[in-house]
Amino acid sequence: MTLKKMLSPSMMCADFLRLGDELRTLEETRCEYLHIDIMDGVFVQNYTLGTDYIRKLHEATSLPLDIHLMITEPSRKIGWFDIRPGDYVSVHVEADDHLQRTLAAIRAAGGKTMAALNPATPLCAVEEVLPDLDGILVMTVNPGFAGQKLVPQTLDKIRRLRGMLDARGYTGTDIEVDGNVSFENAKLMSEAGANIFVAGTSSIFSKSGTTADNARRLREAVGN
Ligand code: S6P
Ligand code: MG
Repeated sequence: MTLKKMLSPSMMCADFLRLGDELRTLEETRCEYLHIDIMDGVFVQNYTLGTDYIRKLHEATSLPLDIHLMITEPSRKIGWFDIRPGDYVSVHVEADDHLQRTLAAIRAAGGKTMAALNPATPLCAVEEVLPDLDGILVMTVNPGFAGQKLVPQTLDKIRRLRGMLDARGYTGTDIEVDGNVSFENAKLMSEAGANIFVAGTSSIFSKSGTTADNARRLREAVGN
């Protein structure tokens, strides 16, 4: 199965003072998702967006959200978020002792499920929950901040993950990549088997071009 290549702009990298304009551009350039980073200052050393932001964004656009939870005890907190049908919710496997139950709760709330893996976390961490997953998020930097450099061995990790999913019949399971998805890296990630690309400061919100031009360039890089 050939999965559609999709863009998920990281909203923590958008210009907050021009958020309405940024949103319209992302809609006009037909971005498939909006990536929302939720950080709690414990699982990662930073704070970013939150529950109210998600609620407001749902009022402002019909684009589905791609909610990336970088928080401790996610199972206790799923109900805090305004999850709408079509939204992806990703939970870090390192943060959850009861991942299968949390994924079931996301589906019960109407969301699509994704497990997120830090660069040091092996692929076997998701092996037992493949039936519960719509996608897997491969972190290509250590989470917490925008503007970091690619951890290079994650390219081979994407390739091995695509191979593992296809070999087991999960040909429709998405692979998302997040962290330094630059125009150059995005091409390599796409060739390795990724199909959802979190676009931040190194691509769509790069100062080297307009958001619209950058979106077009990123689509070309991933082969869309
Ligand atoms: C970082 C977060 C990401 C960043 C994105 C930034 O921990 O999960 O979603 O916002 O990686 O993109 P870039 O191109 O600046 O690395
Ligand atoms: Mg993220």
